[in-house]
Amino acid sequence: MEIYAGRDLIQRYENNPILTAGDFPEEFHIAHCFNSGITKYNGKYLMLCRLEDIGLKPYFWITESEDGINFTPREKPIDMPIDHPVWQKYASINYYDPRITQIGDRYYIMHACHSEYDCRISLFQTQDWEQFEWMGFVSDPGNRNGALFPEKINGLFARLDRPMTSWDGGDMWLSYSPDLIHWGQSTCVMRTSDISWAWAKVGAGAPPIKTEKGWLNIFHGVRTQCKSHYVYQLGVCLHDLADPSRIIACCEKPILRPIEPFELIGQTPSVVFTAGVIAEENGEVKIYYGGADTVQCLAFSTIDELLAMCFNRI
Ligand code: BMA
Repeated sequence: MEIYAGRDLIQRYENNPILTAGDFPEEFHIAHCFNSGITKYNGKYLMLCRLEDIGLKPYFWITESEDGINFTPREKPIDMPIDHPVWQKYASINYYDPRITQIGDRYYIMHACHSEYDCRISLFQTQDWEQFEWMGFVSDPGNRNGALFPEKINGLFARLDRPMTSWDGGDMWLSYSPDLIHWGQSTCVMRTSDISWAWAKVGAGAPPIKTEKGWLNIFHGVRTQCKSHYVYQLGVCLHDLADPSRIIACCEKPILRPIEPFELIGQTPSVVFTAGVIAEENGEVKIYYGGADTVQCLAFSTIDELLAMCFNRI
């Protein structure tokens, strides 16, 4: 029985979810695996999974894959700087939504951290996915969804982020940095009022993908439903290559809605959320997304289709 009419603009993998809590060693009592970051390293897909155990203790855990679909977890999660007093203070409640960006031979992991002081963006770097250097907190409180561009723009590092600019809401901003630590020249690039289906929040999803036409940005947009709960969907827009504060095209519709059982039912109902995509050399785009803050899923599109969506030709 077809419950939801209307095809989503991107194609779900037929055997979703691709990773769940049950794929990790039992002794860790993992409850959720979702909103994971993704990259390629040494010819393999490497997913940095966001995990929570049944007591909601967070982990970042590397899983690897030959085909981008079947992932095998390493033996244990990565070590976090739990002895560092600054980490202890500002990451005391949670760390989550890791987004991976490769610049040269370095991989940067930008992610959110929660404490009694609210939410901040934190940054790690690694070259070999064995040793990780924590670079510190790279935002004031009240900011999250940091997505680093894969190259400098006009001589500066650039990122999208989502400061909490209104009560429990937020718009998408762009900031620059000379050193990845100090961020400024901030401008608002997308407001909730720009997106008809997302009046509560809009923010970056995956780190942007460079195309000939501009930076493709698969973002999240949130609406409130009947004042009772949030609905998280994915959208796509295109930023000017030289000046990414300019959005030059934007799909009027969401490209993925929470309509499958594992997107509607879980610890947060009605959520699809991405922190990473892989743009393949043949033009295919693998979009990794979390379902209901509980399971890790995958959807497919292509650069051409995503561009056509931005120009509202699909
Ligand atoms: C956002 C982030 C995501 C999460 C979403 C829905 O603010 O925290 O990790 O998927 O809320 O709960």
